[in-house]
Amino acid sequence: TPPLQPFAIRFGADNGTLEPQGPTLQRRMSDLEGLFADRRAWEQAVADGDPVVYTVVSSPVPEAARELPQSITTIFPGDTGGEFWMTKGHQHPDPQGEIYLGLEGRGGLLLFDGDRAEWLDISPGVIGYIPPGWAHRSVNVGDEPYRFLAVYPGSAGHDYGWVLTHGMGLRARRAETEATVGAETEA
Ligand code: PAN
Ligand code: ZN
Repeated sequence: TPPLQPFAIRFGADNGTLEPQGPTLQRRMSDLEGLFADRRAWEQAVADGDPVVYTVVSSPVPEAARELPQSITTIFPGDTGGEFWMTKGHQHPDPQGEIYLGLEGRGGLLLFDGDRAEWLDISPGVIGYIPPGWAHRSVNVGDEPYRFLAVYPGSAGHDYGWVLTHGMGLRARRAETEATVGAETEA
């Protein structure tokens, strides 16, 4: 397909919509198998209505070489076995950088290069930089939806198996006494 022509994308700041809009997806609890530390709590949540954990709305820019696609992710508030709701997380098979811009709510960006893990607090107005080669997962640590814009190279690809094999190095848990960030080393 030939490169796109210049165009503007209208962003709905209050609801995270994009116009024009490309593909959208919903990830339910059942799509997050093997990711929460507490498997029983995950099974229970799937049995208890299999809630939508997050949605991803994309612009019409395709995931193609030299293009620069964008998407808005909304993670709903909640925890499973005390672990905050989060995205699956992935590596880019063709390691390239990516940026996230916080739009609404309170979240975090968990980064893992297979050796070192890092945690970045993301809130509206904060840009998180994901260097090439770092797997990344987003976490909602607040009581409202957490929403961010992602901008990434169209040829980067998405590898979800890597996180199932390697983990993410850290987990973000709800503290026992209050709903604050509790990023801990993986058991
Ligand atoms: C983001 C993510 C999005 C959903 O657009 O794809 O937040 O997370 P998962 O892909 O891990 O389910 C991004 O990092 N794109 O490269
Ligand atoms: Zn990514």
